[in-house]
Amino acid sequence: KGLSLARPAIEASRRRPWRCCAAWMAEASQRVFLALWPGAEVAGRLQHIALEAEKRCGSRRMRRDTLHITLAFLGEVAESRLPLIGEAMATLQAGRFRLRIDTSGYWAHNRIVWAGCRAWPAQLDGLVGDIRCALADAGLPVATENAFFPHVTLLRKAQAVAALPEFESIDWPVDAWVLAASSPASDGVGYRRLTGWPLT
Ligand code: 2AM
Repeated sequence: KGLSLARPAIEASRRRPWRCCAAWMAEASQRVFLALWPGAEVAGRLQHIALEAEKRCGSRRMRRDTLHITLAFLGEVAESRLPLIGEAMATLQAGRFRLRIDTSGYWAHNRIVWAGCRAWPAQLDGLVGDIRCALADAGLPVATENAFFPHVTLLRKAQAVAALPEFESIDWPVDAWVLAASSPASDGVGYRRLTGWPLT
């Protein structure tokens, strides 16, 4: 008797995930994030550091055209909702600034080697705060678990080493931010810039 009473509930719980799954599969999504993308000269200098680091750490180096600083990570967003990101970003106004890339490090938890800033201008924190608020206000899923720390990932799956290469600091003039999407590539993950907004 107990079993026959329980059966409808079990059957319902078996059906529901399938319905969810079917709705989810019906719409394509993209893994997206907002980022700063360097121009050719800065990207070339970052790539040089990555090449030097690769010699020591034996790993997967990021391609030059994929180097960036993530400002806000959204993860999978349904393609029909992507225009909401553009609408949210278009409400923002922020000024240009310069970044000084003058330090590097290795994070054991995700095995990346990165280059970043010892200090950065308040405008960058302001921009990140505004972006994250605008996304949240638009009901978009922005990741907030990590405090913002501006860094460019140079190597993935890297081994820890006693010392990373020394390098002369890089002056990065920042005049825009972009929406980018991850996509699988033959040599790992590739990134595509979808659109961008100017800093004035
Ligand atoms: P990472 O380079 O430090 O790994 C695309 O994956 C970009 O989004 C990368 O710059 C990656 O940072 C960042 N990213 C991935 N997951 C994230 C998360 N949960 N929070 C913040 N940034 C994330």
